Amino acid sequence: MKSIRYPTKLTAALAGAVLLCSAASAQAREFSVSTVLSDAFPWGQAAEKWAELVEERSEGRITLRVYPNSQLVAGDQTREFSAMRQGLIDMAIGSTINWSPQVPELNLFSLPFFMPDEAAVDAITGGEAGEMIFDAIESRGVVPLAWGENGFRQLSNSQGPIDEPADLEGLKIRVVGSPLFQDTFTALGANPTQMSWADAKPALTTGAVDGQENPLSVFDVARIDQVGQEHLTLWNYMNDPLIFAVNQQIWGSLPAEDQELLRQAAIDAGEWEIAMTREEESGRLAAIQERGVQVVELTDEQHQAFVEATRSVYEQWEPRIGEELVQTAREAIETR
Ligand code: X2X
Repeated sequence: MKSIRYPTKLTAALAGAVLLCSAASAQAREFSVSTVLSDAFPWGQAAEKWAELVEERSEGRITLRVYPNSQLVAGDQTREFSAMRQGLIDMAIGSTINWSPQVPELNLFSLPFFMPDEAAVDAITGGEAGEMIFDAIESRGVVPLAWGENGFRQLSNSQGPIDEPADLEGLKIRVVGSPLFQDTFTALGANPTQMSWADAKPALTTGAVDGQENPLSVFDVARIDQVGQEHLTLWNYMNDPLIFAVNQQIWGSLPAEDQELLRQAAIDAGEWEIAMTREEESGRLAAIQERGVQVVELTDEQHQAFVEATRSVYEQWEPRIGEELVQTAREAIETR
């Protein structure tokens, strides 16, 4: 009896262990998350935070593996949205700029001087306009979950201080995203050149371009001052929110409680990243100035000259973005 019972127990225990393992592995899933910037930047830190929260809350069942530097699209960040839609990428935290070629509504955030401050950004993303934008993303085959923030974008260049549109005359400026940027910088008399982030720093280093525009966090962490960008104009001409999103098929394959877990973790990671990005802003500016970068702050009058010079962009782009969305966003800003 004894000799029979012992192996039976052992077999049962082994079978149980095998069952447990296979049940766990059937449920355990790993997903790729694409970002343009690594965790040296707030953007990449948002992705790490999302992964960490998901790991913790799913007790290790769901793993988000972050692939920074647009490596899943061979450096071409404007292909990230399409790659996610096609399922080559499971998830992403992407910039509205980079996804705007596929989702024209996202050009809303790039309208020059449309959002005067952070409260204006929040009024859009947190209200009806934000919902309209999420619907627009969803209708193109990707499920949006939450907002983050790359930040207000400032203008730098190697040639001299810029405090009026005439100072931009003929300057070669690196831009990314949709043709809206070509139109904005052309309206200002500059010579815009579209290129990816991967190509931007080398182009600044060799002087192939004279200037670029990016939030202070990117200027600071990427040490853009070291590639000859000695002049920085704080003009807050647009803000670049980030969006946490998932491929539609992947989303549909998840049980409701995992969808909820992923969405809530994205919301929490996004809120955390937005707060951090904004808090760090003044320290970053101080650090940039300490390195000898000449910073120009515009007077109201100077600001107005840029607003007027870029008015034509609205005529061209409001219809493409959608009059109703632009109007809804405008009302949100006015009543913020
Ligand atoms: O390429 C840029 O300028 C960056 C990193 O800010 C974006 O991806 C929009």
